[in-house]
Amino acid sequence: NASVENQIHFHELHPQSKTHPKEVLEGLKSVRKNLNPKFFYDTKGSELFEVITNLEEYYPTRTERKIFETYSQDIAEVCGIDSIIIEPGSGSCEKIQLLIPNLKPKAYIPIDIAGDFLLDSVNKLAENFPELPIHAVQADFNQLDNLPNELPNGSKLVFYPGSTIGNMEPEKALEFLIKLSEWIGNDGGILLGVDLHKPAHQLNAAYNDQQGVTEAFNLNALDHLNDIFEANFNKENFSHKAFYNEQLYRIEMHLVSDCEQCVEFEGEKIQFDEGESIHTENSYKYTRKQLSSLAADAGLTLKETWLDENELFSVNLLVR
Ligand code: AVJ
Repeated sequence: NASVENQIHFHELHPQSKTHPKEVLEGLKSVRKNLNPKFFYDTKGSELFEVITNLEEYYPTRTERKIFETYSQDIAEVCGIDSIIIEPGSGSCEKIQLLIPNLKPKAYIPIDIAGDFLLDSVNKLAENFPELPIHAVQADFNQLDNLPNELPNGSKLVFYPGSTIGNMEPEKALEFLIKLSEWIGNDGGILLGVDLHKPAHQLNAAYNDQQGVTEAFNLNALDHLNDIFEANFNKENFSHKAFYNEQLYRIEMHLVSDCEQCVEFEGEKIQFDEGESIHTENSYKYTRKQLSSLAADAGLTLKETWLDENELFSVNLLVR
């Protein structure tokens, strides 16, 4: 299809990089065992996350969507139209479609590590918005320091929804915002979706759903490790644990060993005591005050915040 070819440009900035077993081993051998949450997302895990986003208890996705739908005109007025939208970790490219009709971007630049999925997603996007120039970038945005050179010029708006920033330690989140600030320059902005601090019982429910989907999502990381490495984790011997750590303002997810056991990983023996856990995820929540001070530390100003009526979730515009 010739028109689609003219509309979609594909930039491959990094060759598919495999995770080195050492990276995982380091976490598994440390005193407090831990695993990077990126190991949740094989095909099965991505499907399970999709199911999570539709659970009654898991409010963030639906609440953020409602904010986009309710305030899309206002968001466009404050962010300004005609910008170049950059989305790190764009996934299905679905959320931005709620804003495109009002934001009227000059171009859209999705960045995602999964190249095939990225191409499928932009093809669907192009069907819905045949006039929109798209520069799809296959890259791990965490390792991406600079954007591709041959992009259209114009003011840049970084779109980072879903409270993905919550997975970063606050110091990492700060570094990340500083990098984005360099990308956007003086006339750009960052539209950031951030989950808010709230009573523990509401957060605990969102990460301990009745149907056990979050439990399956957490445990699936072990199957994923068995698939890509030489490992023999048995999911039957681990339990899901998730709780809100009110001192540190974060949901912690763990996989707790149900018994004393030894697991083999790439020729090494990993010893577990009964009740010992692998820390698999942090999901930081912010108060509005904490968020504006994080922005300030990055040299940014929190220009506007859009909230749902229950103030569960926030969409924020950060500018220099
Ligand atoms: C994709 C990181 C935003 O922290 O809520 C959902 C991941 N983990 N349920 C989140 C997740 C357990 C999610 N983020």
